[in-house]
Amino acid sequence: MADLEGINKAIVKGKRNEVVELVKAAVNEGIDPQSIISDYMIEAMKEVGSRFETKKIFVPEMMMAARTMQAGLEILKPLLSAGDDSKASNAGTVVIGTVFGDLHDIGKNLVVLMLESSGFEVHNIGENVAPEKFVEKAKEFDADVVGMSSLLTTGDPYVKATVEALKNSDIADRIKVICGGAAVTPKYAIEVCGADGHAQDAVSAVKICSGFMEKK
Ligand code: B1M
Repeated sequence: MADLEGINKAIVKGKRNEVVELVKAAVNEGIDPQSIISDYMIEAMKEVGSRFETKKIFVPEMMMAARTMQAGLEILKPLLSAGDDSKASNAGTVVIGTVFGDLHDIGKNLVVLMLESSGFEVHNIGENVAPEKFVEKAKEFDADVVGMSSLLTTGDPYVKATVEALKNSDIADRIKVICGGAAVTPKYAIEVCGADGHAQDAVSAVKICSGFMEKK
């Protein structure tokens, strides 16, 4: 029987080979990839965060856990988009990055994966992205939606600066702006920064982007 709790524990402990084997076994047993991610892998990263906060682990362990999570995601990635006919038609174009000063990419990459598997054309512009680069890339790729991820509370000023740069640009009337990531609350994103939307997780990011496109 699939050892789903084992996947969680292997990520927390940073055991890459173990997670690869356990995820493959779970997939072979027909467990839903989305559930493996949401119910076990993301939960593991929450546990890693709380261990870091309480000084039970430090940056190297947190890094190993992140790499282990990524190794597991690599196996699940093709399964999330497999057999999705909507990919053939473009649901909209999204430019997405992590804000300046922030190197966290796992959550953003999950959002990318979910958007791509829902038919969006996604341009992932990476991490530590300056506000003006968001604007430049949004223009280059003729974005419908620009998304930013922020995991650090020290990134709050950059979320605001990025939303403002986009809203003050000459493409402001053509794009919608969405924020997400553990450091950004809906109130901060929408009321303080002026974003058009905030998403709690990758699934709601897809819903919100689809909603933007319906109204376009
Ligand atoms: Co960092 N880190 N980290 N870290 N790290 C956090 C964020 C932290 C909360 C840990 C803690 O103290 N509990 C804390 C921030 C505290 C704060 O600001 N209040 C923290 C810190 C302090 C730091 C450093 C400063 C540590 C240091 O060096 N002393 C440092 C900063 C480096 C930098 O960025 N400049 C640092 C470094 C790292 C690692 C490199 C070791 C590693 C990142 C590896 C990587 O990303 N490649 C790491 C990790 C792994 C974490 C935790 C443990 C896990 C993050 C993660 O991947 N979660 C994290 C603790 C936590 O979040 N509980 C922590 C899993 C992921 C699937 O969830 O990213 O939330 P998440 O994404 C979700 C949603 O938020 C949402 O959807 C995703 C999927 O459902 N979402 C969006 C995300 N982006 C979205 C965008 C959208 C919509 C939804 O629209 C555009």
